[in-house]
Amino acid sequence: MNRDYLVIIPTYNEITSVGILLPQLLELNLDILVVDDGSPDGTADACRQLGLQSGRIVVVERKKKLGLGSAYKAGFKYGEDRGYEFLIEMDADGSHQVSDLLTLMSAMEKSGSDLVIGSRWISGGAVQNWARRREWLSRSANVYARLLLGGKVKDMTAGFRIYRTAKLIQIDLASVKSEGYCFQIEMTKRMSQIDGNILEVPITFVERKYGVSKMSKKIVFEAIYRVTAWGLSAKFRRKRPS
Ligand SMILES: Nc1nc2c(ncn2[C@@H]2O[C@H](COP(=O)(O)OP(=O)(O)OP(=O)(O)O)[C@@H](O)[C@H]2O)c(=O)[nH]1
Ligand SMILES: [Mg+2]
Repeated sequence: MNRDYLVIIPTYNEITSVGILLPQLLELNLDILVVDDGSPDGTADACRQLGLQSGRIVVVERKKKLGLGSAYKAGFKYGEDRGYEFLIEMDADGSHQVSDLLTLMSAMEKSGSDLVIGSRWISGGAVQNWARRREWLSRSANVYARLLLGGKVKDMTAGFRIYRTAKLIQIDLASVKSEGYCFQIEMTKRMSQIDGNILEVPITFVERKYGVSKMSKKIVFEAIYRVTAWGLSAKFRRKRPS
């Protein structure tokens, strides 16, 4: 079995989208872990069916919707325990393209980075079919996070990534508390704190065609609250006399 890469896909009510994405990933002979939070639409069963022939799809089913952050933490633990060298984060909803995944994998192998981020907001990156308001929200979240947290990463909220497991295990995941897309900001910050090499690679993000977004006001407010708190506490730490 290929122990290099594990694609971790969190799902909540993505039955149509997984039917399109998973066969494309199987074509690449990749191992796939779906972390489903009790989707009422039967996503977990559909994924198990899709994996029957290849034996490459494992579905971890949780009883209720526990958030993106906790789904990825469960996925990372699974991948670390089984010795995968690289852990891939990918949305189920079709926004992340398999063609771009190949670019990220090759960038990881060529660069030897600890984290490769599929970025919408660097030269060559793009979004397709996104409402103006949605693009504005993502751009401003990133400007705000960079303003408060510093660093060079332009797309800190990006959810299309590859981690080098050997570096990822240096992060104490139990202390990572973010639930929504703020999880991506927090992990970027943590990776910088342990001097991880981070590389951004341009991707084209495509608005989902099927299912509905799980973005909510609660998720946006969580990001504003946590980023502000991290920014302020870093500022006060710097000011404290030594
Ligand atoms: N297991 C699990 N998966 C989730 C949860 N919330 C979202 N997801 C999945 O995480 C991925 C990203 O969620 P989306 O709804 O696309 O949210 P988003 O990409 O931040 O927002 P959009 O830009 O509107 O698509 C999708 O595959 C979702 O099904 C959750 O609470 N638990
Ligand atoms: Mg999405």
